[in-house]
Amino acid sequence: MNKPVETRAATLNGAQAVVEMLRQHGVEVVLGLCGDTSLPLYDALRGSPLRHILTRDERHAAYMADGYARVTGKVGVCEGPSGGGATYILPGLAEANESSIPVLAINTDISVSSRGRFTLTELDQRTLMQPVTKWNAVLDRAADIPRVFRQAFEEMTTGRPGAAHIALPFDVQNQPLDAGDVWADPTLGAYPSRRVEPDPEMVALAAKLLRSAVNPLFICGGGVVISRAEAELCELAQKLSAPIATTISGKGSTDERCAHSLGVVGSNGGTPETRAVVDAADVIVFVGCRAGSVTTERWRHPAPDQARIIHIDVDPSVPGRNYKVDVPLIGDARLALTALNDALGDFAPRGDLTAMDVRKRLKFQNFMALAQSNDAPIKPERVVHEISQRVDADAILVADPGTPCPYFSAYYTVRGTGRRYFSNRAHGALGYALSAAIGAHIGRPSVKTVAVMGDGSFGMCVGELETMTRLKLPLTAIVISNAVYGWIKAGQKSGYGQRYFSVDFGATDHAAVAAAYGIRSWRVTQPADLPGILKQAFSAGEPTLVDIVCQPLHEAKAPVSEWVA
Ligand SMILES: Cc1ncc(C[n+]2csc(CCOP(=O)(O)OP(=O)(O)O)c2C)c(N)n1
Repeated sequence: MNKPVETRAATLNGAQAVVEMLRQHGVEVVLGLCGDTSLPLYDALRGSPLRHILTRDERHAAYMADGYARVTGKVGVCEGPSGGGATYILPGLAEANESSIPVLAINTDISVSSRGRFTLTELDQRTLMQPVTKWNAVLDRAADIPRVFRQAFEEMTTGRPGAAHIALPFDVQNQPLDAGDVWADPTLGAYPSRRVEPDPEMVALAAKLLRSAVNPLFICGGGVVISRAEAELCELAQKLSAPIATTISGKGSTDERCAHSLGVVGSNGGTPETRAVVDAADVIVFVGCRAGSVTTERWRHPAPDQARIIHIDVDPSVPGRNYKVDVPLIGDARLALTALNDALGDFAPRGDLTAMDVRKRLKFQNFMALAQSNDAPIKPERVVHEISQRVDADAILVADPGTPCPYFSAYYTVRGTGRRYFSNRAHGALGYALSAAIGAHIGRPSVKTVAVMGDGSFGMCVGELETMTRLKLPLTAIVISNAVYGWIKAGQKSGYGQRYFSVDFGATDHAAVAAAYGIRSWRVTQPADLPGILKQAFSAGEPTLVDIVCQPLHEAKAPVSEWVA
């Protein structure tokens, strides 16, 4: 009599096992959109302690998971159905993976037993997701669920973090499996989950090189924030009296009010003043930074043989890819910087911050001259300045490509360390910021979160205004409204003799659109109105949107080196 009852108690179906594997890895939130092939999964989620957030597009579910992961240090999880649900979720995985952010996407799929029969929504998810993830799998039977999920979490949070994808067929969700097999290591739910130290011999060589430096410089990528290595970086920069430059993703590596902080360098958000500091360095330490095209202005700043290079990265394939490296330090950024601090001991620096300080002041003087302008359409500099004045230091600001990214990267001063500002710098797809901000707010609800987008981006994320309203999220969306794909028009201006083609679109009253979604909103055309309206929007405690009619990007003085030249 008792035996069948015991068996039932020790058995889960595949969908329940998936939910349990997520829970045991510390997952609390799953973002996604329903579909026919997901019915068993939804039934399992319904009775589970996981919070499910319904989104209006799988692309945005993935961006939300990405924003959540960036601010929590935990894996972000999204889900969608087969076919279109998989093709729509893909862009968010591509961004997260290249940005070293652990996002797990689960797409349900047609049954294993229906494969190859012209079944509606059949798609080769394995091949589709392989190039845009660090690791992916297609399940064929429920018994593999525990092992596959354990491997996904391990892959996402060890080494260079990245995205993972699992295809979960309909019939697999309904198959039974032994509950005793469903176990997880919860430490794999946060990143970096396994820190590795660099080779001590290489640390000694790097310390020797740093002792000889006259103008050392740190260029920090997102790896410093991911590793939470800000304190160790600050200690080493002080020891060497060295400036700290960052990439856009590296913002938050240091408090940008600190004497060592140079700000963002590179072609997007860098200025002639920040470039001059890069050009003057004789020893450069790249930390958690891939020295890619934007950071280095296509490998021209620093010039190829200008400086001796120490390159700290957890991914052994990164150092030496773009610059001849004198000392590669392969390992976790925090442990590598700790080792360098120890190796340098009490070191009397030769470096001097005076030259950097002069250049930094000049950069902000140039900015402030425009930031005080009362011109209409409103200058982007004025927008950055007014927002900066009105958000708390602990606020999270998410910037889309177009006007927001270069302007906020260059001139928005991050007060404090850690992830307080980010943009989707791997692919720069329009329409990321609103959803990433929603995810960030879900992950860190105690602080103000602001999404800044162009009107091109608005068109690619507008549906998620409903998510923002439904969840009553006290976010503020800012739209830089200029009725043009301004970034591209600026490229046509600087590189194609102002032969403008197919870049202008009609003006939209974004405040009216937001109001139709039930969002409190304002349209601002005069600079003098900005302070009062921003204050109301930021303190409203409900979803708000401010549509700011701005100077088009191709007419502005954007901190984008190709256009400045
Ligand atoms: C999905 C996607 N398609 C195309 C692009 C190419 N692109 C980069 S910036 C840009 C224009 C951005 O326009 P908008 O959002 O209106 O901002 P603005 O540049 O006018 O400030 C475009 C089309 C992109 N980044 N992402």
